[in-house]
Amino acid sequence: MITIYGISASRTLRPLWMLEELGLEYEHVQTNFTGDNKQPEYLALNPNAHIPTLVDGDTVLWESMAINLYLAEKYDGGLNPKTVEDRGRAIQWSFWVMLETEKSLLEFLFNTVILPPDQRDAAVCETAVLELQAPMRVLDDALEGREFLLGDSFSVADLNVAAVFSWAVPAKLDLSEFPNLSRWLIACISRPAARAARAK
Ligand SMILES: N[C@@H](CCC(=O)N[C@@H](CS)C(=O)NCC(=O)O)C(=O)O
Repeated sequence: MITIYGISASRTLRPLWMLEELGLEYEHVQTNFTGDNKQPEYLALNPNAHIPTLVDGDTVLWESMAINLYLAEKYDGGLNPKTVEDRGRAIQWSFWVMLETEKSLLEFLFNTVILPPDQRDAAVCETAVLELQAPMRVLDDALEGREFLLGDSFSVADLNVAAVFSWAVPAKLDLSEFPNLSRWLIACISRPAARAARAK
């Protein structure tokens, strides 16, 4: 039995998207990050008090990227790369998106869409956009001449990176200089499983 804790309007979208891609049966416990995450029963699963958390039988996992890499490998529905080299690349891209882009993308999202207008800081947005230029060039170049990050087929690498970059869409981050990235991002987030996850 698989249970995922968290709400789709959070980083829980990432494992929800993966679970939908894999067509697995799972229970979705709508744990919010404004109180539910601090309850003792939840802290027993995730002492960080963060969502998401996955429970798969006796296995408890947190960290959205780790959850997705685990699910892709355990329930291979075609999203787990076939070679050890490509699995290495999927791990590389998952670390990369978290360490090189997530903070700036989130700051941009908060200061364009999430915070009330009078609390938004244009300087934070400006810095975030500057910080994102180099990693967006890296991603755009990596997608030159290939449909997805590891080649012709969508994999856990695409899901993990696109799930983080999906914040660029509501935030209206200017991607016009990055046509490969734009084309790839739209293709990833338009997948039926991504839509189903967002609707959860
Ligand atoms: N690196 C973690 C971050 C998890 C995280 O920070 N989740 C947020 C919601 S998107 C949360 O639970 N925040 C509640 C809090 O920090 O109190 C992951 O990717 O799973």
